[in-house]
Amino acid sequence: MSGIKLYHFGVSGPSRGALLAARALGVPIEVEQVDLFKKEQLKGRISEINPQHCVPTLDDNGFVLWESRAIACYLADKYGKDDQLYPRDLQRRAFVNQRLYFDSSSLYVKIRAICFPILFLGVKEIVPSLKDDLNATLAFLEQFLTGSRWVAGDNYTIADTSIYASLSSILAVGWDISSFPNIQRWVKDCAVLPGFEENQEGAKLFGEAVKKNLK
Ligand SMILES: N[C@@H](CCC(=O)N[C@@H](CS)C(=O)NCC(=O)O)C(=O)O
Repeated sequence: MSGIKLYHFGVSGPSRGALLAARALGVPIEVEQVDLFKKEQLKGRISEINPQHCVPTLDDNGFVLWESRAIACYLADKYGKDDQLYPRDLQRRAFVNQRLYFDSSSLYVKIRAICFPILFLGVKEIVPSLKDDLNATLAFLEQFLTGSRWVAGDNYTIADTSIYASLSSILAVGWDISSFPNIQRWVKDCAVLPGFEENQEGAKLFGEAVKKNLK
C-alpha cells in the first residue's frame, strides 16, 4: 500500500476534507504541501498530473484523482477496513452521498462565496446577503442533526469529515453558531475524528488569512 500521495494545502477546506477522510480511514498517505499563496499549484508535478491544478489531488501509485469528496469515496472503497465510513448498503450510501453533495453544492459554496472575495478580491467585509445565505444553509445542517448524532446516522462517515472540514474554516473566521445547538454539539463531537487537530491547524490559518483582510 505504498506510494499514496496527497497534494495538499492545509488552508484549503476541500484539501483538509480529503486528508481528514484519509486519516479517519487510517490510509498511510504521504502528504506533499502545495502552497497556493505562492502559486505552487502551477509548478512541479501537480501541474503536470492535474490540468485543473487544484488541491487536493491524489496520486495512488499513478492513479490520479481530484475533487475532495471523490477522493474520500475512492479511499473509503479501496482502503476502508470495513464500510463504517462509507456504507455499502445502497440506501445508507445514498444518504451519505446526499450529505456529501449538500456540502459540495451548498455549504462549501456559501462559505467560499463569503471568503474568496475577502481573501483574493480586496473585499473588506462579510456581505450581509451572503451571511443570511450561509445561515439558511446552516439551518438545514441543524435539521439534519436533529435526532442524529452524526450528519448521516449513528456513526461518523466521510460526510462528517467533509462537512466538518468545510465548517471548521468559517468557524475559524469567528462565525456565530449559537442559534444552532445541534451543530454546536456535533462540532464538539468532531474532536474524536482522527486528524482533528491537523484540520484545526489548517482551519486556523484560513481564519487568520480571512480576518486579517477584514476592516
Ligand atoms: N470542489 C473541489 C474544490 C477544489 C479547489 O477549488 N481547490 C482550491 C483551493 S480551496 C485550489 O486548489 N485552487 C487553486 C487553483 O485552482 O489554481 C474539491 O472539493 O476538491
